[in-house]
Amino acid sequence: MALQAASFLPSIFSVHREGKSNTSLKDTGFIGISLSDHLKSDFKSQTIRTKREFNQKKLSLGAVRAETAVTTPAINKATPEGKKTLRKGNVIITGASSGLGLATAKALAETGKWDIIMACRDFLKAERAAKSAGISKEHYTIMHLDLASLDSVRQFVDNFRRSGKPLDVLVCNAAVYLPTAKEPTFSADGFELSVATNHLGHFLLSRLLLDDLKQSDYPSKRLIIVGSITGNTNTLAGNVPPKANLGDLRGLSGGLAGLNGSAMIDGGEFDGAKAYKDSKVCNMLTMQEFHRRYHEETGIVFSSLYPGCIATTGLFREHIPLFRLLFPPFQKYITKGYVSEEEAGKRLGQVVSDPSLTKSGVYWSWNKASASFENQLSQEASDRAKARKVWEISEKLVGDW
Ligand code: LMG
Ligand code: NDP
Ligand code: PMR
Repeated sequence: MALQAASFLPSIFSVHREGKSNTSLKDTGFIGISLSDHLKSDFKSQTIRTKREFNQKKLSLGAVRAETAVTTPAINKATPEGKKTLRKGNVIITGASSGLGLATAKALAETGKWDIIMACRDFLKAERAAKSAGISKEHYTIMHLDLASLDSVRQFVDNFRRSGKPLDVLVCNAAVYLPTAKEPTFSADGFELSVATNHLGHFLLSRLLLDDLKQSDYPSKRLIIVGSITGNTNTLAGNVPPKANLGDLRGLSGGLAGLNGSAMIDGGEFDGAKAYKDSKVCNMLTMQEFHRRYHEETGIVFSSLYPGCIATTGLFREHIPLFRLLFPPFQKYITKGYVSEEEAGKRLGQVVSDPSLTKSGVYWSWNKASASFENQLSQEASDRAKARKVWEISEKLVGDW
């Protein structure tokens, strides 16, 4: 079901530039959420915040509080025309040093309405990538994040809080794909590397930053976790072997440790391509579990997406050279599933800020005319009981927050 023609990025947000506003909050009902609803949900989330969260905040945010208190409010009423304007949004994008993440950073930077925090494991690479993509310095900051280390995730969150910036949107985009590996490799914490990076690192990051999203006064707060078609067995692409299958999660429960158990979520033999597809199923299940647990309470919009087959990105760097040579023409001319990095970046940019993509719990895809629609997930990728189990086991693996 096509929802809309893909009008890229919010026309409503045009209020920001040079303070020349011709759109008021009252006129627009802001990004599909009325201000009063927004305030209500914020109030609700304040009052039912648990004691544990409160105490933890006191500890970790003590030094930051004073700074955050002086940041520009999301809605500034003091323009010369007396109109209400929206401050720039702050968005964290993981893995913004390449491919989809970089293209999304570029697309958002070009609107002039976003401060982009590029959360990357290789600072120099990220700096060069931003430069060569032509993203101007005023639009981005690079912060170190290695998702394959839970310590690094916690450190990143501390550093981000110290910056005093509010958090309005979090994009969990980074991933690794190890299709030719014969043996598993492991993260700093001893988990199989693809599930550790793509799922567990993002799970901890999202869970920690949920509090920051809750505190933001931005009218449309979003948490996006990038999914994929190849994790969905209700599609042709999802039926190319090896297929995603989380089984009864026995390997995940065992800590994906390899030595005494299995490195695979389902407890089976290691297969790098399957581990990647399984990790994408976890990404899509996590988004839905977030939605069920927190959307009503917080008003945060939780989304996932399949941006199209971006056959030219660094994701395939570990694949054999023949694959890398043939895959782009195969996707362009045979499956016709190919999209450029630029187009994919615009699509994810829409999920970050388009006023029409505010329905929570949705897995977005785009049709041939590049119009977004709510896609169907496979049976496994929409299994509520499995989502809850994945959440609970992941919670145990990443430790308390
Ligand atoms: C696994 O193999 C590896 O085992 C694993 O280690 C990991 O690397 C993983 O996903 C990564 O791949 C997958 C392997 C098995 O697929 C391939 O290697 C693809 C080669 C297929 C060769 C087909 C020849 C077609 C020639 C076309 C022209 C040039 C372009 C070639 C580009 C190749 C890059 C993809 O795959 C299979 O088992 C193949 C069978 C797939 C079954 C899929 C189920 C749906 C069946 C639908 C059939 C419809 C056909 C459409 C036609 C498309 C191809 C022409
Ligand atoms: P790329 O390899 O180009 O980008 C992946 C990014 O993740 C890179 O910036 C990489 O950093 C970063 N990254 C990898 N490991 C870590 C880590 N441990 N800590 C922090 N960052 C890390 O791939 P894509 O742009 O294609 O992939 C982006 C997303 O899109 C992924 O979630 C992928 O699953 C999804 N996707 C991709 C599709 C495609 O066809 N390409 C299709 C569907 C979904 P570095 O630059 O340092 O290597
Ligand atoms: Mg797939 C409509 C058909 C379609 C689409 C949209 C994709 C996307 N692929 C399709 C079909 C096929 N692929 C067919 C028929 C084959 C067998 C020839 C095929 C094979 C194939 C391989 C070997 N495809 C692949 C691989 C990979 O290694 C990629 C992968 O699975 O990464 C996990 C991949 C992909 N195909 C896609 C997409 C989007 C990918 C890669 C990335 C991802 O899901 O994130």
